[in-house]
Amino acid sequence: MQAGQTLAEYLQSQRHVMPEQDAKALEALLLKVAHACIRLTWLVRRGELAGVLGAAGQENVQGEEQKKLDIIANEVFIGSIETSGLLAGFASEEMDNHYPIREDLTRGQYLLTFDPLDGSSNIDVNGSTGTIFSITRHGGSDAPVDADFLQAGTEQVCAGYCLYSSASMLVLTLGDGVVGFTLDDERNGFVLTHPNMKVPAQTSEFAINAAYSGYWQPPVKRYISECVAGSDGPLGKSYNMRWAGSMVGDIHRILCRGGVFLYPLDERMIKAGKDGKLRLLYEANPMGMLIEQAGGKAHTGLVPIMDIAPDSLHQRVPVIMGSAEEVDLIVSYHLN
Ligand code: AHM
Ligand code: MG
Repeated sequence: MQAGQTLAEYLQSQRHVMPEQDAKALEALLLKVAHACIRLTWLVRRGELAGVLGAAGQENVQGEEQKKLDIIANEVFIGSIETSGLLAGFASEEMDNHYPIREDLTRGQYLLTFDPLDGSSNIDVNGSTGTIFSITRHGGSDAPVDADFLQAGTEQVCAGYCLYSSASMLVLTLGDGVVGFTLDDERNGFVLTHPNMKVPAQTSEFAINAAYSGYWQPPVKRYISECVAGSDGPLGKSYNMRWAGSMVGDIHRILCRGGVFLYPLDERMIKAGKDGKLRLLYEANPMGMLIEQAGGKAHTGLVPIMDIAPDSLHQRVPVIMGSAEEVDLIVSYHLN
């Protein structure tokens, strides 16, 4: 692996880390994913000029207002990959049910779960957004059913995201570390620029939506109040806070310079019968795999995220992930 490689060159150089039966198909699949991310980059960049801003006027299965770009991104992803012969089916944050590959098309051995446009509230204000994806295996040649998608995070073959920001970056793991590629407009492709992304074990930067502090549970209240107390407080150091409003933006920053990201369970959610805000299959698992492959940790406060056996496609979980020692500290507050 070396900086300057194209995505295709990098994937070829990584055949040894993929099981032999996977190597060529996974390479082809990831190139299709990258192609979809490039198409989305152009749409996100053109914004209002492409007519993609604003609300779609409908809600997704989770009762959240969909933006035009949520729906367009979902269509771009499916349209770019469904005829590839590499997938058995998709499941997406923006679709009520999974989407099996049509009978008349060749069915492949993988399942793709994805959040087409994460950070939807940033779309109309030209803030950072992203696409998050996770690839698992599909045993057999039958059309997949919901249960086939309900695999623990530890079963992921590959996970990644594309960040649409001042540059577009594709960040991925094949289970052997984390690498980042930057979209080179001149070559119309992704070029390896971040060959070994690592999350430092310690940090003094946290990311949480503080508007909900009145609803936080005691362990999170305790941790954030100790951060805010700074060098005179029990943690003995000054903290900085960042909140991108897009998990992709926040996790990308943590992969670049460390930090901890929290979207915890709070009293509002409990009242509404929800187990968290972020979705296990489309957000928490793929981001958890990336963070752990970069040396960090991903936890709910009670269990490691990737150990959870999913029980439904749109399951939500509390999320605490980032620098290992900081996550350990927050988890210790949950357990005591
Ligand atoms: P989305 O997938 O509908 O965009 O929702 C997920 C996003 C995350 O990217 C981000 O961390 C979080 O929701 C922001 O939530 P809030 O608006 O409560 O700050
Ligand atoms: Mg999302």
